[in-house]
Amino acid sequence: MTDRIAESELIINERGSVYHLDVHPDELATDIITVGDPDRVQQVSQHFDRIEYKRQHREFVTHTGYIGSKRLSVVSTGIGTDNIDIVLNELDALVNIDFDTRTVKPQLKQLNIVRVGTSGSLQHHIPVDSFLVSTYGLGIDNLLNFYQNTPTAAELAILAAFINQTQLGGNVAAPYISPCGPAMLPYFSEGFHQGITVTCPGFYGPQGRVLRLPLSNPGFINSLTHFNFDGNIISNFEMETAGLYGLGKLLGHQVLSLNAIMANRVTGQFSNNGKKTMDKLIAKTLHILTSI
Ligand code: R1P
Repeated sequence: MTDRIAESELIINERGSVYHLDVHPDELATDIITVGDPDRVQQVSQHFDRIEYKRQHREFVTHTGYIGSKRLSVVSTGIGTDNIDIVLNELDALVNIDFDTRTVKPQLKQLNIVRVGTSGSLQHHIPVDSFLVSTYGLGIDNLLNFYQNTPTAAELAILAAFINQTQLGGNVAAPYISPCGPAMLPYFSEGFHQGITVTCPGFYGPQGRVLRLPLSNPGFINSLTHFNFDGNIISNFEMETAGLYGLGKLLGHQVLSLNAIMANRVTGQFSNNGKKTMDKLIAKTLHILTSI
């Protein structure tokens, strides 16, 4: 028997749902799609044959339903790894903590989690409106540093090369890296570029955008584009993947991050077909998920 988790640590609502997501353990599928934008939840669930549950609290919208015999949940995370901390811990709690006894269940369940998000390309050859699967999530947002985590020698080597290349460390960031969950990757190879995704703690300065404020590290984007460690390149950046991969790995879930490229930060292009491109990525993702 594990220790009882106090009311202050795991907040359970009156109807037995977890605090932020407002989802009850019975209302969550084992196969989960996460999206950043709450409006994208309906864009996914419109493909469901049947919707069992619709829940919403703050930016966290959840629809659970079926395509054929496959039960799926789609959950919006909002923007950023601070939200990912909430979503991943609460998804895990819904399956791996007994809400009656407030103890960790003896048999842990593994979730399959696929992020369907938007992202900016850092490579000339990865154009707008293309699709990309993140092989690694490299975080400069600090989230995983709050958890016990032992990087492998290979991960430490990539991080050392990254810090050397970008000069990003010290008082700006303590970068961390985690691989994708390997189980689903082979199914998402055709039609997807691959690369390391850098996860940033903001959209403007942390992604090298200048509107009115000068940057502390003006060469940052260029250093990402030209990073190459043993053939590992940095393909794109966004704001969730490293948190998803890091917490997914620590909690024992299979997580894969799929990206529709909206901007190319090398050529300066932005997609004119954002909605259509996302529709295509959603359809492709659901097709693959329902056939594995
Ligand atoms: C920024 O506009 C948001 O878009 C990207 C970033 O990761 C960030 O969340 O992903 P989503 O479209 O999935 O939210």
